[in-house]
Amino acid sequence: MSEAFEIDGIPCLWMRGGTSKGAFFLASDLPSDPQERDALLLRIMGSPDPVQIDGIGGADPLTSKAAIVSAPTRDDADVDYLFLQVFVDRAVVTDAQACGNILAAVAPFAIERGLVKAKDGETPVRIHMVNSGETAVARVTTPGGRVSYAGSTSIAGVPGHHAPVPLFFQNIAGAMCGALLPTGNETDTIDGVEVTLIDNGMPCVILRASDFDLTGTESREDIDGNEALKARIEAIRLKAGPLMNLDDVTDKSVPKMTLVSPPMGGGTISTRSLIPHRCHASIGVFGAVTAATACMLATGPATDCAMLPNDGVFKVEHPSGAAEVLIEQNASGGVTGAGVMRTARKLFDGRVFPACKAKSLV
Ligand code: NQM
Repeated sequence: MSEAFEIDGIPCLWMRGGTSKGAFFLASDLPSDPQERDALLLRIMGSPDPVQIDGIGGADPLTSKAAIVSAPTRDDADVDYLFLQVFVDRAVVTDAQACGNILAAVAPFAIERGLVKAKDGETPVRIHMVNSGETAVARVTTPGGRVSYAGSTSIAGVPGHHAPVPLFFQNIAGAMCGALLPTGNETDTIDGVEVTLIDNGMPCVILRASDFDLTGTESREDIDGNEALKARIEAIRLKAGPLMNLDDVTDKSVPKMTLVSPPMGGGTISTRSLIPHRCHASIGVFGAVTAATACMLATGPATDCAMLPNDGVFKVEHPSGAAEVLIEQNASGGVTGAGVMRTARKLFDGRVFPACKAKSLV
């Protein structure tokens, strides 16, 4: 079976979703056994290797991602989407997080592959996010019943303009941790640092940039190059994981470590998000929704820094601009839903050939 993959390749669509890129597969084209599948994905991406030279991964967590799409297992969805983060420099594949950027390309992929029939004009697609068990609705531009990637929507972190893919989520609080505030507290203290442990779609640890002697204006490279800072933040992350009901997070890509500071570009809050070992070039979709939600708590690092909007549109500033998050609340102020604008693009369609399995020399 595995040799057949090496010889014949595997059908794969390489797509950009939001500010990420990944390999999109039909579940039926991959092994059903998760261990076999994950071992194959490592060979496809070229991991573990910091430059992923023998695979299609882009040597960055943002371009070492996989989406596995299949017919829905639920009546309230049109497709199932499993997200897998393939670590770049470790032999780890994890399903411990969802990914809202890659999510933006799932509906176009499902239409391209015939899993969903497109309407003439716009096609709403209900996506069951297998990682969290929640659903999202994506709206795809489909003139004449075909996906169009061309349009006039621009998102921070992606050059040019493309067709809009608005995403809507409901009831994603506690999606991965079981509760919006998994410790029951708005703030906790870890290693002497005040943090908010929160999950509105993405487990995040919200930290004040100033508690790490940062201004919050640092570049991705500044943060990635600061080994002492990263070691301190990783120590907090490893302690936060069990407190957030995530068990041992040594080999997990969550929680994300979100450094916050007052907004500098007229937005709601400024962020630098470690995902978790490198700084995000912008911020994840669920990461932004969760950071925006943290701004609405009564206390905490985000609340202290935030300039709350009066139109419900939270502008979460990041190293390459700002992500706009629409937050929906019920009458008592509880966060019930969120909306984010993304774009997506089909980049390459073909067959991917995984590296051969290492053979014993004896
Ligand atoms: O938070 C990166 C990304 C993501 C995840 C990460 C994401 C999300 O930008 O929903 O999109 O946080 O690892 O693709």
